[in-house]
Amino acid sequence: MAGKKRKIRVEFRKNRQNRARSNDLTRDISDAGDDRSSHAGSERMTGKGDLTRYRTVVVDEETEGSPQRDVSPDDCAEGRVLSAVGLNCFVQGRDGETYECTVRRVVRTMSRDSRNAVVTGDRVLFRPSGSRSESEVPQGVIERVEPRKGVVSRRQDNREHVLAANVDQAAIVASADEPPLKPSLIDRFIVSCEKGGVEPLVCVNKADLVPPRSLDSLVRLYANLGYRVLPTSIIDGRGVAELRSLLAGKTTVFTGQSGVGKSSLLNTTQPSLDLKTGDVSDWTMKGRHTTRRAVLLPLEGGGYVVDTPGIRQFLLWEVDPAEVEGYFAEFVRYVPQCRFPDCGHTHEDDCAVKRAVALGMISPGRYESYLRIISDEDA
Ligand SMILES: Nc1nc2c(ncn2[C@@H]2O[C@H](COP(=O)(O)OP(=O)(O)OP(=O)(O)O)[C@@H](O)[C@H]2O)c(=O)[nH]1
Ligand SMILES: [Mg+2]
Ligand SMILES: [Zn+2]
Repeated sequence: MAGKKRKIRVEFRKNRQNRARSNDLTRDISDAGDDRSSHAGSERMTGKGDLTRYRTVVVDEETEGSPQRDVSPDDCAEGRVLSAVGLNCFVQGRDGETYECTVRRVVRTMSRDSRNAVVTGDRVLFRPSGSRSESEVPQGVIERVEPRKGVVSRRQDNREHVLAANVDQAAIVASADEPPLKPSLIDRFIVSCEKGGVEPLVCVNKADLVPPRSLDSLVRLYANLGYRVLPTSIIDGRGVAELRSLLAGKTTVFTGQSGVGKSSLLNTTQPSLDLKTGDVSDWTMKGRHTTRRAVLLPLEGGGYVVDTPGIRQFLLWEVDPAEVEGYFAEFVRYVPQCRFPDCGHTHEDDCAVKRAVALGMISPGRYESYLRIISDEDA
């Protein structure tokens, strides 16, 4: 992995790392607030008073943005992180064994936000500890985290929360009812997927709870935008076979509100997963999360799924308002026809996007989602 080296400055204090390059999806924003404008430049500047808090490290230019360092692979093994709770990780080695690993301190300090130093789905190099008795869970230390390709992340308390790394697709699970369908949340997840280089797959679960055909317009809407959308039900089994075939050989993260049936759907596609699911009608109970942490699970036919805890609020991480229009596939053809080149499609005169909404060429619901995202309102 020898690439061009460059020097970056990282902060000493953990949890407060800032990145040196803009336009990267793992970029961190300041803890002090959601100040996007301060990242407009190409290189981060620090005031003189700040200097003592930083040190310079040399990183691979191609791999910057992901916590990694040079480690001799000779005494290390390759593995994939099955779950990470703080700095305690379970890693599946190439030998098929699961190792309980800690994280080498330097890996944490190299990462821009120690909370995301190691996340579910990461590919790592770890050093298995030498001796162990037969009965013990094998132990190890994570020495390096490989660069991530395909991440789904969101913003939580003004910091990035990476749901999973190295995923090919995200099953955005919504429910037709219980909890009620929230298309604006689907739109937000789609933007996050587009940004993270992950293929979205929309699952509208609990389709058994609504009258036949009532999901047709929603399915048509997303299908016309080029997304795969699948009504599913664990009760009548619709969509399950197709979902199973879409998961084969890929890594798919399941995301969505709590109670929509992510774990249930996974159990239905592969009963041996035997994931804990909520009791009937539990979705009404506030704060309930049946799934407690993101876990990477191997599929029998090849591939992996990541079951994640439901989220109550999905705010986007580091999506600049000006780039949002690019993630709304149906807007793209109208944008060049707006009178102002920097049109935000809100209050401006002679806006082709607004015209298209008025003419029924763009769904009012999607436009509404766009407005909420750029104004950073909740879905
Ligand atoms: N009617 C109906 N109920 C379903 C369906 N899928 C799941 N459920 C029910 O919905 C409830 C929640 O299911 P879970 O699988 O625990 O939901 P989850 O999305 O994993 O929730 P968290 O782990 O909290 O994020 C359970 O009572 C399931 O039985 C479905 O297709 N139809
Ligand atoms: Mg669950
Ligand atoms: Zn416009």
